[in-house]
Amino acid sequence: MSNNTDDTHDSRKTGEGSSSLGAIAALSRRHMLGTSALAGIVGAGVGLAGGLAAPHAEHTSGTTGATSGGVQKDYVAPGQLDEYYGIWSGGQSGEVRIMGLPSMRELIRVPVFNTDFAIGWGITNESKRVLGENFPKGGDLHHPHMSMTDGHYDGRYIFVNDKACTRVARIRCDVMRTDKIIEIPNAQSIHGLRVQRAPRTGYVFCCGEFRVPHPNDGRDLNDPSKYFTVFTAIDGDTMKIAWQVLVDGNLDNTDADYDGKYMAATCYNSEGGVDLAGFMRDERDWVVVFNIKRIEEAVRSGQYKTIAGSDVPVVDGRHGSKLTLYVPVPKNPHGCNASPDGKYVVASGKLSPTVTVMAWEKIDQYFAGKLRDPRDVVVAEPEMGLGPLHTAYDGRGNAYTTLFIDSQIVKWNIDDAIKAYQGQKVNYIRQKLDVAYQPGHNHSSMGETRDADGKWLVSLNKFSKDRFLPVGPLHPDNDQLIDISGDEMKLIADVPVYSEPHDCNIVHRRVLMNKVKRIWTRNDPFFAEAVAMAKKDGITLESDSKVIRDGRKVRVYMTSAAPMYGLEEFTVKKGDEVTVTITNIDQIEDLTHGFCIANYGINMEISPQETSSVTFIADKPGVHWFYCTFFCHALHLEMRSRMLVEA
Ligand code: K7E
Ligand code: CUA
Ligand code: CA
Repeated sequence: MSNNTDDTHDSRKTGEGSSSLGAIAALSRRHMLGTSALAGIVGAGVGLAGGLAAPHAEHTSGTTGATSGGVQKDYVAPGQLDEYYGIWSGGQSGEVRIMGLPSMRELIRVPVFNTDFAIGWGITNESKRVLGENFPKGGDLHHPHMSMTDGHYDGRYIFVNDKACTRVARIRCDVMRTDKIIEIPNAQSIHGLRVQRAPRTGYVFCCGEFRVPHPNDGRDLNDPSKYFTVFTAIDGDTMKIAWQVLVDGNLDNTDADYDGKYMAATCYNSEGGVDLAGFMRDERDWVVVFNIKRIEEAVRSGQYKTIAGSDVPVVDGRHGSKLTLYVPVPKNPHGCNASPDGKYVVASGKLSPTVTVMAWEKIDQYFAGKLRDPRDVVVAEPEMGLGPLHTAYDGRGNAYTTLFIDSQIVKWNIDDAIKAYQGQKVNYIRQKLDVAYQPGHNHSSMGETRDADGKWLVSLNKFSKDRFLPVGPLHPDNDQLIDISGDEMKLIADVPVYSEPHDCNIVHRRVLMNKVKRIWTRNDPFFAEAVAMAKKDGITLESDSKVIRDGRKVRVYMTSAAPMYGLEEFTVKKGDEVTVTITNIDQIEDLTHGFCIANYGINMEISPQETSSVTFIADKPGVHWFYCTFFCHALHLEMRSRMLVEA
């Protein structure tokens, strides 16, 4: 194999010699980082800090020159629309952000696992129904993925994981609102999440990352041999769990093939370790491939168990099972990315400078009994540089892998990497581009679909260091926009983002623009329960403004139309349980009203034709003005009425 790692380290890597990065550099000449490198890797954090503290003027020159011709522009003139939607993970903020590309402007936020006072997410009855009773304070959202049909984005849903509280959520694309959140049983911490590409989504697959005992009730605390985790298939239409697969090791990231037959998932803890040394003990971990048809057959024929009170069928996919294939790959692999030609899936080595390319066709042959050694499904294992994490594609046969430790994106050619693996003397590396700094995921425009168009790549960098005005010890991440339309990658823009986007989808506007509603449809299922309650109370939401007393429960119905609420006042008694249901009868696009009760911690959004409701105890007597929070009219400030709470 050609040794391309020699050019991954040069004097440009400031601070290298004076830190443990120097030790890492020396190790890059090896095929993988052995156990002896443990100290070096563990020290890498320290090394990075040392290295990054040095000036980085070099990063703004070199291969990223903006003077060459044919560079795409990120500038979108006033009044013009972006060509792409960016569906951005919000990380530990628990939300999704919708961006425009190439401008990289944030267009809107979609609260999911977080609470959001702006629109009343976590406050309104409609959002609480989605979040559930006693919903956790937030979530850690890594992986947003749009539903697909035949390998194309179909603009129906966006599915997301919650690593913090072991959940999966669904966002409706037509209103950009979260409409379902479910907890995943028999697992702790959902990390990787992907959708079935074909024939459609279909299944949403997700990875349980942490191994724990089951039941996890204080038994077997210190007996890791009893720990396990599962791979989960959710029905994306009903958001019910279809089945789970018990696995050896743990599960990190995952991806689907383009034929609806297989899922692949990386495992970095094949060792079953419970500490850093344990996670890194072995030179190889594995990628586990799930045979969906066989799993479905096993479930249908009753070859499953249920675990600890949940009724989800769990099939046994551990070593020796006919349902799975364990492919040994070096070392603590992380990203798992299928190529848009439908042929390959790539696992990025993380602690190995390599990525492992597996062919779905060979996986077919393995399950058909035509291949014996699981490693026979590997068709290439090119060397990238240090810390390969994730891989994206341009639809022209090239792949783009992030190098966390080297702070680079490597563009490489898949066919040439396969030739090199077969012993031919070819250089599969096309270019290495410095990014600033420490990239995790990258993502290309339409790159996880058959429509990969090779125009844009975003590098989602964990560190921004010196790239923006200082804003305190917590730095923004830096999501860099890169033009990949030509032979060379060109860095176009630095975009600061709040902590912490892990991944994104870049979706051409043709997929979504005409599916997104400009105003709500009356009787949308999102507020169906408010409509049903009004019906029971004999209320016509579009015209009535009325107070209904039902014991200690008070239901207040009113319309909103700029610049007035349907009620100028309403009266309740201290201790009443009050439900306020507001219907925005304005039909004009963008004419959103708000409803905020002074000193009650309540605010909610009511967009045109929407009905929103909130329930609270009127525990503070007195006059409480409620007012509109969205600037809707010249008399917006005057859009306020009184809630009178009798002592
Ligand atoms: Cu690499 Cu959670 Cu996709 Cu972060 S994961 S980078
Ligand atoms: Cu209604 Cu402001
Ligand atoms: Ca490992």
